[in-house]
Amino acid sequence: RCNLLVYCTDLPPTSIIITFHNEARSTLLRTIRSVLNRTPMHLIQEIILVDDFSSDPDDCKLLIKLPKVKCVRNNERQGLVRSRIQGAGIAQGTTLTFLDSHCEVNRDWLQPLLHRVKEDYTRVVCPVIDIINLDTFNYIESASELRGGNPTYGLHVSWESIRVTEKATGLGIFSPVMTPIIAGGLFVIDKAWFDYLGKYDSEMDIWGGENFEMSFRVWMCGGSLEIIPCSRVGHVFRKKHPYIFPDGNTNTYIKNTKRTAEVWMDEYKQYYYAARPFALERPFGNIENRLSLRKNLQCESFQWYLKNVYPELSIPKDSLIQKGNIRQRQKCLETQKRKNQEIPNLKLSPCIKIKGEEAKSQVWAFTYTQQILQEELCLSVITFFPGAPVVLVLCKNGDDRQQWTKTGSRIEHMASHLCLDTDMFGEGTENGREFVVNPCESSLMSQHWDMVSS
Ligand code: LR7
Ligand code: MN
Repeated sequence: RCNLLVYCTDLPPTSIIITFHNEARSTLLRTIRSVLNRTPMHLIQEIILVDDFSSDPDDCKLLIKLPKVKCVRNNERQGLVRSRIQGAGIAQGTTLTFLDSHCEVNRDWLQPLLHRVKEDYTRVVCPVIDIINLDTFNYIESASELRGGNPTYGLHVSWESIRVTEKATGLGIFSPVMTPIIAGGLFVIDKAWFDYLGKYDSEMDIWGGENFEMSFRVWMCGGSLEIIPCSRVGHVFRKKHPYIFPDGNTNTYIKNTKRTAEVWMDEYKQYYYAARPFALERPFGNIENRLSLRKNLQCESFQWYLKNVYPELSIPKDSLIQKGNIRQRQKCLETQKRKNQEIPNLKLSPCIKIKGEEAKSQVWAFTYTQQILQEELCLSVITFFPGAPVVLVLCKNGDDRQQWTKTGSRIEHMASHLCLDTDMFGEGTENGREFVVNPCESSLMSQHWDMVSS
């Protein structure tokens, strides 16, 4: 039961950290007011507002008139990760309580969370997240029997029923629920444990991905994640981001999630790339620090995580993802930009290396969904007949005209069972070759391809 008497009487006060960028004043105020109204004062060490360079510096400054409230402001937009690290850095409590800037905490929300962390400092605990309606701002109770998941490996949180997984500990619906992934915004963590575990990856920008990074890290490095049904906090779910991403929404999300996959997912990162093939080509900065953190903390493998924490997550069908050149003898399949055309030409050209790396235009990804792609363009055959041209089109999942298999040295087109070939007499390209599909014939050198991984 959610009975206050069961919680430790000597819970230590916590530092509540709220970062925000251009949050509506009324919403920010609602968050803080609800905290002050519904939390025993002796449990609040302080409320640290981190103003992530909002347009109006007064939003933060005016709020320090409220009890316990402190305000720090970034001189430059940092994103939520570096802002939270900043807030944690000045916190004086022994635990950190993170909240988004558009929440309403419910009655007695904090005691159950602090209690679980006091019992075991390695627990990272979250409330059940209720819904504040975007249009009416009504508070709506959400289902309690949910936990966070990652069914497609795309590193995007989705919710799954715990009934299915039977992970509830048997004490009924009020008992803590283990969760493989946390939503990311609302949780309590012991401060020393937060520091010891490497805080956050400070190279992550603006928004996204840090929740997976933290989830994998906590589990793999000796902690656990729980949802506590006796604690409830409402959150305004928005349809789109109410703020700008200086480097673009997708670029930022891919950078952050790619860092997560590269540091924590070991060989399973192939499934992340399979779900987000564009990520293969994207820059993601340096991860040395995070890799050595993982090593120093002697964290478990991702395989351990899957086996022990998230056995319900099924592995996509095998076939490795590969990245590299597609070669015919000394030549490489490449794309060539055309004037005033979105879609580049396909060509067979001498293989090039620039500073020891394959030229970008000659690097192809082979996904487990059996597409061969560069950026967001996939090799495809539109109509099937011997000699039909191979073209580049926008990738679309599940379209068998874009699917290929490598059988020996041939690359077979799945839908037509024809093989990738070059046509000596093709017109329209200067060197007289164009890419076609023809009946498979293993003796033909023009159907002989090597996939050379980079
Ligand atoms: O540049 C920024 N600087 C910031 O300080 C961008 C955002 N922020 C602040 C922002 O004002 C807000 O207070 O960071 C907080 C989170 O940003 P949101 O509210 O835009 O994020 P979200 O609610 O859409 O997304 C969820 O996933 C995020 C991934 O990066 C974060 O982990 C959010 O905290 C997280 N929110 C929750 O977990 C709330 C419950 C959602 C559910 C289920
Ligand atoms: Mn939010």
